[in-house]
Amino acid sequence: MKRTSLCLALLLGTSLGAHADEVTLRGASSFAADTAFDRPFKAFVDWINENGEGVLQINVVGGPEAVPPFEIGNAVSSGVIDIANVTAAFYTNLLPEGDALKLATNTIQDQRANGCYELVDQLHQEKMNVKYLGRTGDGIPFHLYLTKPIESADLSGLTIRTTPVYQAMFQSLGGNLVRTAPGDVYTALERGTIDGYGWPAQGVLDLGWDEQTKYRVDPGFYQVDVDLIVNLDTWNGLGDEQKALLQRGVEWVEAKNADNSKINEDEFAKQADAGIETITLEGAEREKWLTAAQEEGWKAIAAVSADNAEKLRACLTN
Ligand code: 173
Repeated sequence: MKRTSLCLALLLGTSLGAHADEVTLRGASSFAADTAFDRPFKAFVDWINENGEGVLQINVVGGPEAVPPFEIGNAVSSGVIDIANVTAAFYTNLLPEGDALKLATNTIQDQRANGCYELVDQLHQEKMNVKYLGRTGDGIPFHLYLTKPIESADLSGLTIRTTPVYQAMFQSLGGNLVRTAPGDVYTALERGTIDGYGWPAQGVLDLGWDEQTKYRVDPGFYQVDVDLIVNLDTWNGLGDEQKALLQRGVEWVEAKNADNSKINEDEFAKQADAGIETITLEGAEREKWLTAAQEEGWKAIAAVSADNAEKLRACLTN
């Protein structure tokens, strides 16, 4: 259908423009349905499908069971999937600098206003053939969760589940690291192959990890980025109305990032009710923890590209 109308449009010398037929995008999420980091995506998809009748629809073909989280970047890059809900930490194989998004201290709204959005979009387009549509997750920090207590910012002797998000930080603090997709955390905890895991403030109870978790280490660090990315050929084939619809939808869902500090509080209360105790690092240990997060985080980006690290730092942390 799409190809036929494109050929017709070319033959007739008209552009698809605002008159393109309704297009259905194939969507996928790297987070399981009904969990914290899939909810904003679901809200976005529902908004698009409600507001985009006759223009554009999104059909979510599956979650992490359909496309493994560390492969979803490839799937969008190659066009197997048109649009994905995914954190940049899952596609560092294609865009290592994407890991800088967690280092943002400002919001996506700030980044749209100061030009950072264009820089991040340009990197995504050039390095992985995707359009960077936008970001959820602002205002949600990451934490370390443990089955054994620690007394200081020292992770030596502990085996910790990570993703690229926590890797540089936890390694510098002496942790022994194993990388897994979220779907493998429960079994690793149950079997005792890990002593803890990095994860955001939200979502610990979603997959039952609270049953195996004894402690949350505070303070949190970094800021979650769960991004919406679109295959660039798909994007370039859309008409203006279709692009505008996606952009309106993403800005609508981004406005909901403001709810996150309240949701974090609710999640901490649920963690406490589930028996998860808080270990709060203070004084010099807190400093060491937070300094390791920031310095090791930026050092890892600079090791990829000093130039991009400098540009990203200038607009993500102002
Ligand atoms: O821990 C993770 O799997 C991870 O990197 C992440 C990032 C953003 C949201 C949730 C998890």
